[in-house]
Amino acid sequence: MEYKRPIGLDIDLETGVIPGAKKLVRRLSDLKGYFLDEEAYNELLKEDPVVYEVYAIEQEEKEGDLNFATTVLYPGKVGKEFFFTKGHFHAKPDRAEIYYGIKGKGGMLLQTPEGEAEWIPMGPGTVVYVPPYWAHRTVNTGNEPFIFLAIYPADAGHDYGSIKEKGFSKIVIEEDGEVKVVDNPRW
Ligand code: M6P
Ligand code: ZN
Repeated sequence: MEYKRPIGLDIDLETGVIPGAKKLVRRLSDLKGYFLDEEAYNELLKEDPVVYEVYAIEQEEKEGDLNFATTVLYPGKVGKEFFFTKGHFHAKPDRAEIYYGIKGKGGMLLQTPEGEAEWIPMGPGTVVYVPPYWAHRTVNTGNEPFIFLAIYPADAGHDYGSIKEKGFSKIVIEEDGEVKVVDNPRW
């Protein structure tokens, strides 16, 4: 039998970079339709800032193997809404995931297929278990990059469809200088 070789890598804890990883960049223009305030979105689109970057070490999509990735989610807001990742269910929906906070401040919105949402605040050292069937999106509620590691089954895949159409039942906003998790008026 031909064995794969083990991997040992040092994540740069300041920048989130994983050496040799595949880099994915998501700009505001990649998130069209995701934020509530369309006017604020179109205004900020003139700059088209990078919202987040992902550094991923991925294997073939086979049962039993694992992928891992860091995400660098930049600080910012569209109107009152904090910058976030697209968010997804897994294409194989029963696949779970683990997140580990490295730097900065934020949290995770999780949601069942029926729309029950939960918010888990995250900082350096926070570990989050994403159970099977829950959609998940991270949000930067601070003013520096929010960096975390994710470990997920290699055959999990990403299902963006329903989140792209409807979003989450909760949104994370800044109001009166406070971070608030409130009902999504469009839900
Ligand atoms: C984490 C993992 C990745 C995911 C990335 C960005 O690193 O969950 O699988 O791709 O976050 O999130 P999204 O795909 O929702 O934009
Ligand atoms: Zn996932």
